[in-house]
Amino acid sequence: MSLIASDQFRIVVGLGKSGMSVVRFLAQQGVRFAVADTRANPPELATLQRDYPQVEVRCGELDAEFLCRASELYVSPGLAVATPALQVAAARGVKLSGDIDLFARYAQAPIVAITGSNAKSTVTTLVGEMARAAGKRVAVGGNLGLPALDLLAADVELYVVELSSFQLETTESLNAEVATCLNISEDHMDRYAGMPQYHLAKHRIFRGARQVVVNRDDALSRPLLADQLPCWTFGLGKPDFKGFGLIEEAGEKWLAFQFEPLLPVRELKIRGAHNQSNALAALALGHAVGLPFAPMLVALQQFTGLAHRCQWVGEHKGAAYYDDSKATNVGAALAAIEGLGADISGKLLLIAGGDGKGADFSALQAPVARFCRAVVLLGRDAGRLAEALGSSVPQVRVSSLEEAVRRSAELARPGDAVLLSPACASLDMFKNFEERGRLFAQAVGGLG
Ligand code: UMA
Ligand code: ADP
Repeated sequence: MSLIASDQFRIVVGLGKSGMSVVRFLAQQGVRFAVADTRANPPELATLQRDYPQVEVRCGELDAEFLCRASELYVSPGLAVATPALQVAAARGVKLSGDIDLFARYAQAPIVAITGSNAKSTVTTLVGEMARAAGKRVAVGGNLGLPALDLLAADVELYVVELSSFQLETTESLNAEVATCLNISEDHMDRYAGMPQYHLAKHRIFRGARQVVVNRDDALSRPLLADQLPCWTFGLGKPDFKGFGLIEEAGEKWLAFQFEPLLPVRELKIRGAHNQSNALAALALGHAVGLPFAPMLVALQQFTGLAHRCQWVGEHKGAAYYDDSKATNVGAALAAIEGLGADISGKLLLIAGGDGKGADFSALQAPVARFCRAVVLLGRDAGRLAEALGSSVPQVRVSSLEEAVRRSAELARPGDAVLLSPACASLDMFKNFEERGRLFAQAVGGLG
């Protein structure tokens, strides 16, 4: 069944992973299309030329006149819709769309949609595991793993998708069964004019949603449009009606729903208050789509966390080493510093820095002063970080990750933890955050 008119011409803008998923999808639907990318040699060019040699591809600066020949553009999340050539096309009546909009039009099963500044991948993966434990045929992807269009299949019973603000910019209506914006803190300020624009992009996730999940601890997670919708909440305080939270029972902390204790927190393998919040969010989302508690709790007990998110990678002379390379913004680093800092007997040696994406680092100063023995700074924005942190803790400047690990090891005492939680993107020095994390673990392994 085709839901898009096949007599009109379309252009896929951006030939990365998501662009290529759109190409495959449009080809399957018998739609006429071309491809454009600003890069001379986009990542999927060879695949496109091999599998679809008849498709026209234009590489290099976007040509607005060419784009205006299309009725609709499918724009990669890597390109801002504010890009001038895209805006020229939009002003001339060309629809700007994206892979997620297409996905939403074609998905036949309920969608669990998850966005937020942090915790998206953790919560998305957890909900997927819960659904699997409940015996559902579930497809998990979006901003993590497989692009959303590659998830579409006739036998899928539930879609769980992680969505970035970039993907949501071009999403007209998602029609999720349940949608959540887990939290909002500053990120991607090199792409947005300010926090209101970023916030509005994230909240497009609620368009057409049938139920919402709200974080009681973050007012910005509350939908701007959908107050009348059935609403489930989560937060680290006591739960209320329709709420998930924490309660004290028999001298320990429990995850709970309304007034019912569900699971002692000590049964979770993922650590820190932020991960308790993530577990509660996943329970709320799973509950909204009818997953029973028993398999959800089994999945929670088994989940050991994702790589590069506060992941223990080794020990040296009594100090533990944690890879939190995925902390690519200030909010994520704050959660790790406060979560881990409160959990250890000693102090933290924080390794931070990289591409700050225009962020304001000042919120790090107080927790760093409280929990850190020293900070080891590297990367493009090391200077701006140093300035923001001031003289509250000793600072060490280094030029490589290996040096950062070596210097941290010299400063660490037994009971301390060395934490790579950069508060910055990795792209100034590394291929991606995974490579940064891998090299960190390698350097830790190399300590004598
Ligand atoms: N680019 C150009 N010209 C173009 C198109 C892209 O220069 O014409 C550049 C941009 O700098 C852009 C980069 O290439 O940032 C990547 O764009 P792409 O179209 O090649 O990206 P994809 O491979 O399709 O990956 C995208 C998401 N990337 C971004 O949003 C930047 C992936 O999220 C996502 O997994 C994938 O689609 C499948 O859905 C990555 C990401 O970094 C993991 N997301 C950000 C985050 O999590 O913070 C939002
Ligand atoms: P995302 O997909 O949104 O980037 P991840 O689950 O990959 O989220 O986690 C990214 C980073 O955010 C990790 O470094 C982790 O320490 C931090 N983090 C995880 N959960 C939370 C939370 N609830 N609040 C703030 N930061 C968090």
